[in-house]
Amino acid sequence: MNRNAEMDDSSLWRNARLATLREDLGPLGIIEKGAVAVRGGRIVYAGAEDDLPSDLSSADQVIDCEGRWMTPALIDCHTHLVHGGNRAREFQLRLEGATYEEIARAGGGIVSTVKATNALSVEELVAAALPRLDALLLEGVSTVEVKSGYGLNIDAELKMLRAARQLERLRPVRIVTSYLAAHATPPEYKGRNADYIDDVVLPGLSQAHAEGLVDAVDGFCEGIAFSPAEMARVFDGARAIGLPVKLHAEQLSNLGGAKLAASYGALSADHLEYLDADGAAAMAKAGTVAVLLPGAFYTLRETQLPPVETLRTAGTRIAVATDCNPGTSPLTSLLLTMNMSATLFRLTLEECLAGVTREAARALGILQETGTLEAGKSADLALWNIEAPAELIYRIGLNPLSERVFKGERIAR
Ligand code: DI6
Ligand code: FE
Repeated sequence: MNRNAEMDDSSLWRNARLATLREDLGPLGIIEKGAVAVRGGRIVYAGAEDDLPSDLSSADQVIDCEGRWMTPALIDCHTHLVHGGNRAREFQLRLEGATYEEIARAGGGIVSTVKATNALSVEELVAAALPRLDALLLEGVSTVEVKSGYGLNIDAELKMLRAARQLERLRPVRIVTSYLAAHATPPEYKGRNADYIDDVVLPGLSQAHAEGLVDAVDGFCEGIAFSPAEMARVFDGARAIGLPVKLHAEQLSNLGGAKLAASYGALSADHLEYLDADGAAAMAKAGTVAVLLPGAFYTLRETQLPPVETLRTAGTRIAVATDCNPGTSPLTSLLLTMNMSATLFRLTLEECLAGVTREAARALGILQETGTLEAGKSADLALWNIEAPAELIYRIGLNPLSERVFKGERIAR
């Protein structure tokens, strides 16, 4: 980059209250009268305005934040954003008394989303996902993890991942993908999980990886899905090609999935309502982040709370995410997710906010790049019209975003 281009790229946000989320600066990493200087899309200074180096005090663009609060841009580290159709009709039927089983027998449930997803082209999947993505972005989100897992055959799994990658070209957002062919057993492989893994999951993973479509490998470890032994085979496949793993674990029962994930050095284990102390300790030791998903807990009217105190005692890192999916969490708001995490799970303000920034970045393996306000990282920022950070988790349905910045670029609401 030549000197002029670099100058064109310089911005300074001043007179801001910063919640940097830097751990070495105490709860929320607060700096009361702060400034953030950006060059070429990267933060070169985030700290007290009084200490701003003089060579950074001028910039092409100087934004007076008028005392507004700035946080790192938000990160949704667990979504099934790309899928066909919706399950609103099913939701309605359940209100009228139908059980989940009856609906599944009538061709509903996850199988209906698999059908709807298989019926769409990449372009149609992208078009279906964009309104959901836009809803997230409007609340200050700049990074979204997107899973496959509603294809359940090689072509359709690849199609979902191509659609996910395409989203990054259409919007100012960072997309991180997870290969989730081990989400459910398709009807044609009913009772034959091992064959499905051999015929579809593992060869599909090689193909998707060869196309550069996969950032991590995920699975659903549950009685109704894949056992720990079956997931271990999938994880061995991921390890063989150098991909990190993560797991939907302990959502409906305790099969020891989190412990298995930790033994593979997983980035995260997600859901975890039925996690025990052993699993939490194994995760803490491996640096595996616990991703809590209150949208699914709420939608399923689950009563088993995730063991938050056990996670705290073990020192397990905690992130929170929408789990945006048509069946169990039709949720596209990280602000509401934070509110639910506080109200339903009793997470503290610090845990909620870290859970959608620093810890979410850690859960995606991109903490070096984003997730805190810190020199050297991508300039992914969110500026809020609030008097105190607690307002971000307290309100229900009000969006106080003033502006979002992605890689140094200002994006109006
Ligand atoms: N856990 C869930 O709750 C969803 N997937 C998963 O792994 C269910 C997805 C669906 O019902 O479509
Ligand atoms: Fe999920």
